[in-house]
Amino acid sequence: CSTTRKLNIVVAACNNMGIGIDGTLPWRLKQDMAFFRKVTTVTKNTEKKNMVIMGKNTWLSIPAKFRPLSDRINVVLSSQMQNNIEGAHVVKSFDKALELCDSLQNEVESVFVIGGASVYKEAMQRVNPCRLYITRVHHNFICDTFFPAIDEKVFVKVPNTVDENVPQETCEENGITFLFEVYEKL
Ligand code: FOL
Repeated sequence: CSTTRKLNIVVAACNNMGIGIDGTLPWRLKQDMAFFRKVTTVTKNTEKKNMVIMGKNTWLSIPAKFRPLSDRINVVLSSQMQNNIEGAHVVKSFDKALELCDSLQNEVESVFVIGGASVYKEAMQRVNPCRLYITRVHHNFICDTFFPAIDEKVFVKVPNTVDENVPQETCEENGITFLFEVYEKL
């Protein structure tokens, strides 16, 4: 049910925990985007799909050709927007998103929270168990949106081997290095 379901948070953040600028990502990292696509899409049960929960600005930040995110159940949080986005469910609260998940129970394998800042914050503050997939981008990008502070007394770093989709090695693209980490809150 909605208080016991595990929430999987996926984010890429740079040195200052920046995640966005002017409604878009501060970087273009193909290997990280490939990881995002894989970890949010792959299911053990091929009959099921994962759900991606995002805020309205994150929805708008996804290039039109990639929206809705394919092979995933797209849920957009918005109090304003009409329920007329092609290919996505629109709900007015995080609770309503998880209620929708419950109502589709047999169809949904895992729930992924994909941003932005306020949606990440709400997910991390909930009582639900949580897994955080964070890509650490080793660069000082100018950002206007930031990931909430990770309380390492609550979120404990776990080995990347908990999920076979998470690369072990440091990556590099056009002079920017980044690596993948996983944290869990029980
Ligand atoms: N987590 C991580 N690790 N990296 C990110 O870039 C990221 N981005 C968001 C949330 N969590 C993240 C939100 N922003 C797409 C675009 C922006 C976005 C999330 C997804 C997107 O277009 N995804 C396509 C793949 C596009 C491609 O291959 O270039 C998808 O199918 O997932």
